[in-house]
Amino acid sequence: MAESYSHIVMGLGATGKSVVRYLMAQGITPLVMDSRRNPPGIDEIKAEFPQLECRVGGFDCRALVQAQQIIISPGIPTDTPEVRVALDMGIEVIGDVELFARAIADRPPCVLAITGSNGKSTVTTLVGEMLREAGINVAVGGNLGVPALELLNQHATHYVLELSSFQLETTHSLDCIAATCLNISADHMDRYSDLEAYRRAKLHLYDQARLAIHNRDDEQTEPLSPMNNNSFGLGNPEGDEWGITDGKVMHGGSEIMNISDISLLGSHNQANVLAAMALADAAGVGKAEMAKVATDFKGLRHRCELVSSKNGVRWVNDSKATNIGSTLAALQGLSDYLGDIILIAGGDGKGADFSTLKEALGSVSTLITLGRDGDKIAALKEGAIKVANMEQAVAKANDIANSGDIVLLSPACASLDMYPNFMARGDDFCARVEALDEQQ
Ligand code: UMA
Ligand code: ADP
Repeated sequence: MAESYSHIVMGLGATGKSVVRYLMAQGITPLVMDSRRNPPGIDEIKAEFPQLECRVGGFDCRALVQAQQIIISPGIPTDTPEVRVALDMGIEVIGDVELFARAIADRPPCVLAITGSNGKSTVTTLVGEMLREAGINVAVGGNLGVPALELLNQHATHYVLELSSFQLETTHSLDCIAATCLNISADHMDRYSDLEAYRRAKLHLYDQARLAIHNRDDEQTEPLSPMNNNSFGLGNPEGDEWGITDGKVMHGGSEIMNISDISLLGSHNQANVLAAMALADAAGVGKAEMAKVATDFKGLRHRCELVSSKNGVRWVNDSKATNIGSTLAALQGLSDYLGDIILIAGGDGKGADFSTLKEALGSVSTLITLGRDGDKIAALKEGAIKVANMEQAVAKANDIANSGDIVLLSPACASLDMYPNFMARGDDFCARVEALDEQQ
């Protein structure tokens, strides 16, 4: 008879590996399952723990219903039939962030958490830098890349966590100093029944925070019930709020810096800076440290990143625009430029309704589409050019662009139909652009 396990780790990606290592360090040997035949982490984890049993190519329902606790990776929906059966039998199904929350439960609140549809990575990084600038020993991760449990090895006094809706579905015990939901726009609609279900998953973060910081410009981010809260927004602040008055970043009546000194481009990034300041303030960071970071921070790769400006054409890599909201923000952020905008978009649309992109495509001179859902986007604009891959997209854009124009890769889609991740897609774009430069 097969051995039964008290703990089962579902999914063997970055999260699954971190959970296995954490449990093994606690003296618990879990069973690992992955629906993929050859999950990416299997060789590494097998080499580290030869005694570990990994069942791949499906989920073993019989083992799942005998477990005490199932730790599920964010990429696996909790309504997967095998998981539903376990849940119906009362078996606890949690995520890695819940294990992290329990591991630090006896410490004073030490987490700042960020969710939202767009801007999470930017704000998470900014907050981490602000705490670091203030001399605080901080570890930064979560959906950003380093799984939460791995941050425990850094022995930090504070943690800044980027959290996705998937992670929040299975996290209930964080006790954050402060948390924010930056904005809500449709994303991951292949995993949620509607936008409201997605929003509720995100706003569950506020239930786990001593201070909720919402976006005054997006009422969908407001807490669902009254609680200790503050806000940020691009307009004038009132009371203790964060905002902008006469070109200055303000905390209530107190001036922090000129917005012209913020290095990041676009009004969406001004909102990101305000949110980061509100969070850092809750952890005791001073205004000089915040202003210094907002002045110095040049942005993360693949987010409206200027790749090259050869021959007067600016090539911008916004591969991280994996949903419609982020592409809308990029187009709005670039709307002040006088030249034409040539947009490259398309990929895996994750079930999104692209019609909300139609109006903004009016500011685009030429639309080039690729990927699985490229045709759906092409249908929104007359004269759209359909191509088979990034090489063709860049070559087409190069044929059309004149000095003063911008070629923007901002796909409004995930990359997984063509690439392992959005970084690979952005790197491909950059390499094609580099190659063009060499030919000229
Ligand atoms: N998968 C299977 N079968 C399995 C397990 C996974 O098919 O048994 C698939 C999933 O459907 C998914 C992929 O494998 O397509 C990876 O899923 P995962 O949960 O195993 O991923 P991890 O490597 O553990 O990475 C996860 C986050 N990934 C997802 O939520 C899909 C990473 O966020 C995160 O950085 C990491 O944990 C550490 O916390 C990435 C992401 O794309 C950046 N997040 C989404 C987003 O930002 O939009 C939410
Ligand atoms: P996330 O981690 O939530 O995906 P990122 O900081 O990585 O957010 O940015 C993802 C995409 O969203 C990029 O294309 C970026 O230009 C865009 N973006 C960044 N901040 C915002 C915002 N506040 N509102 C809308 N779009 C944004």
